[in-house]
Amino acid sequence: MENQKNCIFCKIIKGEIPSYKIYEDENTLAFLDIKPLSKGHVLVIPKKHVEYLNELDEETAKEVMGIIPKIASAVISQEGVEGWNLLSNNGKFSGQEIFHIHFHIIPRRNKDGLGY
Ligand code: DGP
Repeated sequence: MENQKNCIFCKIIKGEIPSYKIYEDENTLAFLDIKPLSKGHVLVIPKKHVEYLNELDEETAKEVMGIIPKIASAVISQEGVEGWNLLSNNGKFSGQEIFHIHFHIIPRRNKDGLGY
């Protein structure tokens, strides 16, 4: 796997920074967000270090995006929610803080006040 030295998510992949993992395979990792917007907020990432979704190769995109329905189903069932958001920030003006592609799975509850 391609890793970048100072990338927090690459360090999580390598186990150098602890995380609460909920899914892992050869190319993809999913773990709980350290600053959850709601309980059960999960991040899904390719293990390959690529900064932006628009720079991701098709094969890796298929792998990481293909697993999202399964992970979202697990989150729905674990959290007992009826709604969720899928979000990917790309670029500094989008609110992206970690420059390693990731998908937020954000469980939504009635009147949770998140506003999207
Ligand atoms: P974004 O703004 O889209 O780049 O979101 C980055 C997310 O990454 C943010 O919701 C917080 C999360 N995050 C940052 N550092 C860590 C960490 O060390 N561990 C975990 N689990 N999540 C992190």
